[in-house]
Amino acid sequence: MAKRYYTIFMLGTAGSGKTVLTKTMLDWFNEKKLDVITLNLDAGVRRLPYNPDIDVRDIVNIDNLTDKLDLGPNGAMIASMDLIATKIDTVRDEIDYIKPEYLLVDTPGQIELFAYRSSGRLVSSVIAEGSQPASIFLIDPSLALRPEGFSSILLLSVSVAFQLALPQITAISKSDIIEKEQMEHLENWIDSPESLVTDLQRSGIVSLSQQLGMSIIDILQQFKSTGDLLPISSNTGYNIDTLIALLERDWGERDDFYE
Ligand SMILES: Nc1nc2c(ncn2[C@@H]2O[C@H](COP(=O)(O)OP(=O)(O)O)[C@@H](O)[C@H]2O)c(=O)[nH]1
Ligand SMILES: [Mg+2]
Repeated sequence: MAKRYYTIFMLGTAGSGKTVLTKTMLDWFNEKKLDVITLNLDAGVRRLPYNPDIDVRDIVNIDNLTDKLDLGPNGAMIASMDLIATKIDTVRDEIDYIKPEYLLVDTPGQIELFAYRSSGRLVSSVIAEGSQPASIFLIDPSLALRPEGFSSILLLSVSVAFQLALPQITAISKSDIIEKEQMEHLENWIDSPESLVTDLQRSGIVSLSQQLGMSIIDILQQFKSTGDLLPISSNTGYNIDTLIALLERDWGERDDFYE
């Protein structure tokens, strides 16, 4: 039997905390003396708080791409993901050469590049191949202040799980800076999903169909039963142990899949 290894993808909207969580998880695994490496898939990032073992910036030079193709920043990011996809075998070879036990994957700032374009999905499937994969979808609390924002981001997390077909844990990032009142709102919505739908209707979303309201309630109930929507903080380390325990639980259940 080949050595078993685990891949963890960090997902979430731009600025949700994927890069900082990669660093925090790296420290966590290192502290436990586990065999862990990091892979940076963000070709556009200038500075990282960790030193990636594998880095797509070695394959794709975003500045050259911008100049050569006369692109704006969004065009350059799209072209870079397409270029990474054509060179994904290089990344795969590096992973196979290092043979880590844990592979932490920091994904591009813009989730749509990774989850919704075929090049991004190809990259994720080639990286996950042969490992037990999991993903962490980070909900940025600043996008979840209003009931509409929170609902939209819940739907986004489900949509991303659907696109990438990866086991996913949903966490609320930056819990150290959530104001008490906002945290109470979030907890209330999570504990009683009906209250979220009531608040949506109260805030004037008249067009919210009954069915959409029911779907949101279903998603929340599903999340509740799996321990998702865990508030975490990469800055203080709050709930990082629990997050990793949730990952391990998923891997345990999936043992037979990948042997
Ligand atoms: N207070 C606080 N700030 C955080 C936390 N995680 C990330 N941030 C900040 O949020 C911003 C975006 O984080 P980053 O990891 O680069 O987001 P990414 O675009 O998803 O990779 C940065 O300014 C981080 O310092 C956290 O746990 N607590
Ligand atoms: Mg980042």
